Amino acid sequence: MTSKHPDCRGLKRVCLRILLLAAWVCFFSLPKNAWGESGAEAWLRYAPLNEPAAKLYENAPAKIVLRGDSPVLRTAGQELARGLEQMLGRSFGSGSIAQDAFLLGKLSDVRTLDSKLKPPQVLKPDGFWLKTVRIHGAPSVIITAANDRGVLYGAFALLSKIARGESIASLDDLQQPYAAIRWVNQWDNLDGRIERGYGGASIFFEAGKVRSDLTRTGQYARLLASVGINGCTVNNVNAAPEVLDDNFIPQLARIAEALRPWGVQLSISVDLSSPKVIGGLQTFDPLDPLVAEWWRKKIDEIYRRIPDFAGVVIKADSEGRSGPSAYGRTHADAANVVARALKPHGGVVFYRAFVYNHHLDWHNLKNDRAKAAYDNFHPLDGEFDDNAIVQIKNGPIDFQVREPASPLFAGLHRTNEAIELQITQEYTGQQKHLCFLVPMWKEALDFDMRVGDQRTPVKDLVSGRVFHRPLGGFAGVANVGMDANWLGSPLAMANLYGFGRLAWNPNLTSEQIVDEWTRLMFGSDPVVVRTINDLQLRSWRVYENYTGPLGAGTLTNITGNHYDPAPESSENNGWGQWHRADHEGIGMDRTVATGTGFIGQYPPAVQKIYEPLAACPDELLLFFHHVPYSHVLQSGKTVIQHIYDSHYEGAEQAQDFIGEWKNLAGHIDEERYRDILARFEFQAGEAVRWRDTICHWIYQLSGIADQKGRLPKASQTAPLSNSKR
Ligand code: GCW
Repeated sequence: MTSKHPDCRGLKRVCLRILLLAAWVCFFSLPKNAWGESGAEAWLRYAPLNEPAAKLYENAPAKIVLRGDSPVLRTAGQELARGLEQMLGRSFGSGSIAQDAFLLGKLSDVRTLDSKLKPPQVLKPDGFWLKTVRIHGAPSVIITAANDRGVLYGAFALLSKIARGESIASLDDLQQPYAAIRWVNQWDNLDGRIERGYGGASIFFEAGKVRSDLTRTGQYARLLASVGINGCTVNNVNAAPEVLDDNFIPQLARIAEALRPWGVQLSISVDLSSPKVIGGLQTFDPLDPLVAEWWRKKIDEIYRRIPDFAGVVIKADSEGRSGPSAYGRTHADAANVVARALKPHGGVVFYRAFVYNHHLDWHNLKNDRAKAAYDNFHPLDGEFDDNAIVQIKNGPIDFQVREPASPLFAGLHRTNEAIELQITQEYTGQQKHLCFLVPMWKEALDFDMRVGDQRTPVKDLVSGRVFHRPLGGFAGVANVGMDANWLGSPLAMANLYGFGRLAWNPNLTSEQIVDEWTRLMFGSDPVVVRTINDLQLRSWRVYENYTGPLGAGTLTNITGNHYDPAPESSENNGWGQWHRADHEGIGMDRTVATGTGFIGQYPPAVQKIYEPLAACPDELLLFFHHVPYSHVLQSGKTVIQHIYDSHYEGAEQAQDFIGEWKNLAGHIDEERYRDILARFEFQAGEAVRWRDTICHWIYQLSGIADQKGRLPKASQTAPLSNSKR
């Protein structure tokens, strides 16, 4: 019998239909959250609570009541209903009667119900207050704020509490953002590729246009809002001038529409030469009145289409971008011409301090890229308009695995500043390696700059508290993409979550942040929470151990993919990510006494920590000092032995991650268990590759063998013979 037989074909069709029907039934009868295990829902999975956990909320109000009306308030109501229904497995109706209700609204609207309601502090924009009250004798939960966005943030905070099993029976929780600016930057190109993106193609752009389907943009905005992020710069700081083309602005307006219900405001990166390149002017000189006029008209046009446009980010005179130096003008001139166009609309300019010469002469031992940001911007302090913000990378080089905090944070007293942190793991394993960056960011944010010999942690400088600046805050380079799990790796999403949480409150500890995240992502099984928290919290130091310890830099391929081990690529070129390793020693001498003088950019009390060799902390020793390999660290080890030991320890620790993860078999869903296991196995192999490459290289250079005799065969060859490069 062949399938050409008519009866057989009929039978096949019937079978196929039955199969399709069965598949359809199976799909829709899956537990509600099962599809979320792809990572698409990230920490907003709202997994159904088990019975004992759900019992905690059996007396929760029965309905959701909105006081007032706005798209953001409606989003808050819908999100609350969605989360409660998914987690508690019962429906929450809406209504207008305030009793037995979750009551959502601005304080002015909620107080009409009970004029005695008074938050313990004055609510700032975006801050919120969660309060259990009795209205006309019946219990209700109030979610209120000064603005609708604050109400949305309050709804997310309440849902997070429930997802993590916190009681809401007697709430009185008022939270305020640490700073007004909490933005993410995306380095998306208009062709759909993302610079340093490891999670797939752009969610915003494709083939030179804004995508026709912006569903993912809305979903991203939901994630951002859930951790209090209020601005999103959608295109690469290496900006295509076309983003300002007249026919592009309506397309941008569509992105803004997708972000708006979540209270996330659109921003774009712009190229300073736009007035000339797309505007047809002869010049882009920021002091030319025609140029100022061009920016004014362009920005007015943007606001006609996008009334809540947040502002722009500018990268200029950096890595080949055009800038004010073309006309002998300053960065302040460049920032201000755009700031003045934005001012009447309430928009802001972020002007990046990442300005340096990438054609430095490496023969000159006094040259130092680390000095560039301070040298360029410190002299301009006080010259930037009030709606301009200087955006400063956390360290003076470029998102290396360990850097000191940039001295520029302490060098601007009359200028708004923001810290730029990199969520996408460009130099820290590109999401192929686990590297939870919150502990590293916290070190930068908590670093005390001792301005005027007072306690002045970086977080207080960037939030504008120290010098009473009108604006300030946080920018995170996120680079999520079309991959279902956004960043290409499920555990890497802790960095996006952690950035948002720190921008909201940098006083949270790394432990608190990771604990929240793990519970939201994987549930509250104690084995799961303990294991994942531990892996995340150790991961940065482990990565540092097998890549670039003692502050020598990431030792990665800096002229290529920024991923592979390639320590020699740092030297003999103008990029300035030098470690100055030769036959006798290693490290950059950045002292005032004999080196580049970089340490002199810090306030005196900080100089005292870094300048004397004996005081300088081991972990940054090679960032600040050039020392012989035999130099003895504070730990008592020699530099060379520390390098060997840390690479071997790091590779072993990466290997241990596999065993630790295996404890979770059967404790979490199979899909994520297997996916993450495979990643740890890969990472362990990569750690060995790093270990062997670096140990081999340093042995060849130094000629000093590992005391423990562990060097791989290939490196037992004779050391290189030339004595200096
Ligand atoms: O670290 C470098 C990156 C570039 C990036 C640049 C920057 C967007 O390698 O890809 O360009 O930093 O921050 O401007």
